[in-house]
Amino acid sequence: MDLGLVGRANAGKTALFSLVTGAEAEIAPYPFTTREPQRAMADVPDPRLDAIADAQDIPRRVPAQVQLVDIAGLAAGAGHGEGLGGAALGQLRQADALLHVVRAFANAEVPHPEERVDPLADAEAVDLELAVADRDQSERRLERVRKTAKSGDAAAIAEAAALERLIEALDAGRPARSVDDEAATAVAADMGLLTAKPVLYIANTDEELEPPADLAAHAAAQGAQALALPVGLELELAAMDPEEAAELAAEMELGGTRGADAVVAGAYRLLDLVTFFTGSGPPEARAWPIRRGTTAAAAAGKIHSDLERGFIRAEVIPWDDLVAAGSWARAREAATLRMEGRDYVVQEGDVMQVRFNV
Ligand SMILES: Nc1nc2c(ncn2[C@@H]2O[C@H](COP(=O)(O)OP(=O)(O)OP(=O)(O)O)[C@@H](O)[C@H]2O)c(=O)[nH]1
Ligand SMILES: [Mg+2]
Repeated sequence: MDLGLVGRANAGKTALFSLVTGAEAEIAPYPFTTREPQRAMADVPDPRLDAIADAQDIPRRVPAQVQLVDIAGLAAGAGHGEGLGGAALGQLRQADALLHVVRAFANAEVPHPEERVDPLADAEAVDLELAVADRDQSERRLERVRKTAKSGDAAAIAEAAALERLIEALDAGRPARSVDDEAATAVAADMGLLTAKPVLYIANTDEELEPPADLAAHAAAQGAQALALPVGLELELAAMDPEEAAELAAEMELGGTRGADAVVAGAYRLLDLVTFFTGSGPPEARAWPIRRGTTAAAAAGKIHSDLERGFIRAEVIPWDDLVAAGSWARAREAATLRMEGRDYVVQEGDVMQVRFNV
């Protein structure tokens, strides 16, 4: 899973990037600290993976991972490719979702381009640049496709119509994801349109745990989600001894799912992902993110294409039943293991072993 960071200069994008990935990156109170796009992976914390491995004495644990892409701040003109942020926007076309970091912290030492704190206005300014970038890209493609359409090519005619619908929406100030038609959705995904991607607005607050109401309303109107995270504070906690940090967080009532975990959990919700596990014995237990509704055969294909091609059946057990049984063999004896066919819809927390033949 690839998550692209967008936001204005000094919004705290790199601070969030460091918090989630643990990567060392330059965070500084002047705009355009980040110049070149940077990427880093983060493990998805999941206590169920350790429970599965501990129960069966499995030494190696491989958590699911997400990749974050941090780019320069987006200023006016970025949509047309201007500035460092504009030049970097193309790097986000492959992203599965966007994390839109919006400044909601005061701190006078960190200059704001307009010397104010206005999360909604900042979010709208960045959304506008994303829409402009999508519009430019759609226009360029429409020009090309129209030439092919002239010869009567049916696919090109359909694509031109889809592009026109996308451009119409963007011109009306609506994101590409709002265009509710299959052909347009497919074209938008193929082009990697930024406003077609799911987006999570992250209000970077001083201490508040709720996003500002107007930003939350904006997110909802955009078909997006919003959460609040005091990124600066969370970075300080992340640098402390974990026990002390947990105590302080409890005292400050920062909530159960915090910091990097809150971001990853938000991204899972956003993409409607569930996790299944492999690990029916040593040497390795592993967590795999898949879209909700994925079948056993398709999930097997995530592990290896041979497993999907030669899929015979899957042995499946809920993770907690496996932990209770203590081993795959005992789970089989206790008949808590089930045999499932290729069309079985994999459930959150399933542990799966695929029988295949190629
Ligand atoms: N008080 C406070 N300061 C923060 C917070 N998050 C980030 N900062 C500070 O804001 C400044 C900018 O943070 P960065 O993470 O570099 O911002 P950025 O969005 O990556 O900025 P560019 O790379 O310049 O676009 C730094 O001095 C941070 O320490 C926060 O939650 N609270
Ligand atoms: Mg930065």
